[in-house]
Amino acid sequence: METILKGTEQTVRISPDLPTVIIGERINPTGRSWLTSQLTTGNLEVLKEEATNQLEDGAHVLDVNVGAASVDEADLLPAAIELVQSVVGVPLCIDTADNDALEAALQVYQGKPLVNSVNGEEKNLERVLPLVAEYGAAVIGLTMDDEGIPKDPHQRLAIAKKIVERAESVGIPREDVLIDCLALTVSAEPDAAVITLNTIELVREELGVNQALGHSNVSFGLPDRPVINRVALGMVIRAGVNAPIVDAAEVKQSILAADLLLGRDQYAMNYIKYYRAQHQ
Ligand code: THG
Repeated sequence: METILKGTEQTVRISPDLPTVIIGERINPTGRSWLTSQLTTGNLEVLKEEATNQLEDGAHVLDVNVGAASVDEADLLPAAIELVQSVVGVPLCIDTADNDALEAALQVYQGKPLVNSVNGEEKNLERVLPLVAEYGAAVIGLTMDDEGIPKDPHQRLAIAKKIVERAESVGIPREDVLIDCLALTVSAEPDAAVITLNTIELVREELGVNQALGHSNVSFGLPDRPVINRVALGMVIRAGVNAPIVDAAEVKQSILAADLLLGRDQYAMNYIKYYRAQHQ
């Protein structure tokens, strides 16, 4: 099970047998008023630094989300994609709920992107999947539908299954579908993380597809979020997530450690290389 993504220069492979692929989350105005104000005034230059910094921090793929109230995404998203691709060669993850913005972004994208996202809602499947197929992209499928996010892992699995089958029916191979079992904050729902972990395991066992996760959501509203994010990350990687959407600066070492402990880093080469590079 291997998902291949392409940027202008680099190819990234996502597979259960390979080290975890880090999707950098920081090109996203949510909760960042300064970035929001830059985007609403059409100032995209800041995204260049946000992109290169994340690569230095160890991200392999960059999520690009410019969604904010008062932003015309259909206008801004393709511009952001072009700008980010002019400074970094890695694949991008196009993060939008706006179909016009998605199509405009796919038109300018060079390579094979990851579309973020489709969900189990009928209308959404019908809108998003044909675009993914037409542009030969890969896609993240969220385990939610018109009735919301089920609490029962088997119901979330059923949505994942439906997304994979519908993708295949329009010509998208299952290798190009990553499932996101949805991380919700544990401050609102005590069982939130356990439900997500159980769903991830079920999806791994029943579908065997690669898995993304908007991981930082787990700690919303709590103090010392990095410690929660780091501890939870080891658990979700063990359960089956191999392409988490995270802040690389915050969790890079934890991911290297998790891969090492799970036998995905022969002779600790990646782990040691990282620390050698830090001390040069
Ligand atoms: N699944 C998928 N895609 C997603 C999500 C998901 N994309 C968006 C989001 N959820 C994942 N990305 C983020 C990005 C930032 C934060 C959380 C998730 C975050 N930001 C801080 C905040 O809002 O407080 C601000 C950080 C800062 O100030 O630097 O927590 O679930 N497929």
